[in-house]
Amino acid sequence: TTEEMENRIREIKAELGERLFIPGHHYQRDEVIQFADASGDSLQLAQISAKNSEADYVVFCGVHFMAETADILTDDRQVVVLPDMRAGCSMADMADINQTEKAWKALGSDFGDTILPLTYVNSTAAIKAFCGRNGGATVTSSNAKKMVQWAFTQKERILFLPDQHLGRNTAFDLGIPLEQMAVWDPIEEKLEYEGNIDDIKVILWKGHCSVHEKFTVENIRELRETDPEFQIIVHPECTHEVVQLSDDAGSTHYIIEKLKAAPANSKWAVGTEMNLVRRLGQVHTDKTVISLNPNMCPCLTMNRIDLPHLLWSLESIVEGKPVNQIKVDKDVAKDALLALERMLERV
Ligand code: CIZ
Ligand code: SF4
Repeated sequence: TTEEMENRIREIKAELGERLFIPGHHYQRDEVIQFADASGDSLQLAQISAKNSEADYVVFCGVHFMAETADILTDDRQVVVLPDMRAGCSMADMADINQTEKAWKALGSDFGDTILPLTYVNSTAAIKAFCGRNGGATVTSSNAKKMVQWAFTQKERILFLPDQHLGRNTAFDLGIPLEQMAVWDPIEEKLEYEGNIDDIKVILWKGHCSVHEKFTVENIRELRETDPEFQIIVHPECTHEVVQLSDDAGSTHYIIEKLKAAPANSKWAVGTEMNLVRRLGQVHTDKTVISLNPNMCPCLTMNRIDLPHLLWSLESIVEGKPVNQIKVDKDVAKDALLALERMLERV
């Protein structure tokens, strides 16, 4: 039963003490997040894991790329476990390293050595390593602006992987017009743009988050009509149109802080993953918090981490045979670390 599983998890946590650290992403289920030693966004969690040097085992309740980042930032000795290997990220999977190398070559023939690659942390370790090798860096949704500004001190152009929306929204905020942005389609192996190729400053990888793309202009119109008192706040992984029509946009951390500071009785429609939106509603009983999309929007892969998988992975640690260890190849980790460090030293 649920109660038995919960009791057993408590027992194991007590038994392993400081040797076990369980980071839980904001988008995780309630049943999992209740056992998290820390909650946060993907990078914060990886950094906290690295600081917990007493922890021999980091059981990462999030998705695969987050566990990879945790492995890269933690000591060699520390074992990072992902409770369900099927917890991937469709966005991260939209940029594989072969496609990226091909794109780099093709773009090089158009633009020469004028491009700096940046990748959202929501990407595989191999893509982070690609950026590291080519002078580039990682970004998060909290520091994307700062990092794009930095990139333009290095090169004339950027290639932004793998989320076109975060890239477009960030560049637009910095005053770069849409006409100076192109989209690289990795399936067609083709650059999509209007106007003059020499004017292109930003090349967006044609990837997206299947959760955040579900918040639509139509959702906003409907809500504004039915109840104009709602303030609309969305994550920058939403499309450019949605971000422009919303009242505000920001990272998960930004959204959480914004709602914390909001006055009692205020009404909020939030465009991000439903587990977080639901929890915000539960925490702020004096405010109305709903999902911008009435159908809610779950991240299916985040939700793969559930009580049975968490318990199963913890039992494997107790038995001394940890399952689902996430171990990034040494050379890949070295280059990926370069990209992460270029970000961390600037933000
Ligand atoms: O959409 C995600 O997966 C986010 C917001 C990840 C993160 O924490 O950066
Ligand atoms: Fe990936 Fe989107 Fe899920 Fe985040 S919410 S893990 S970006 S699919």
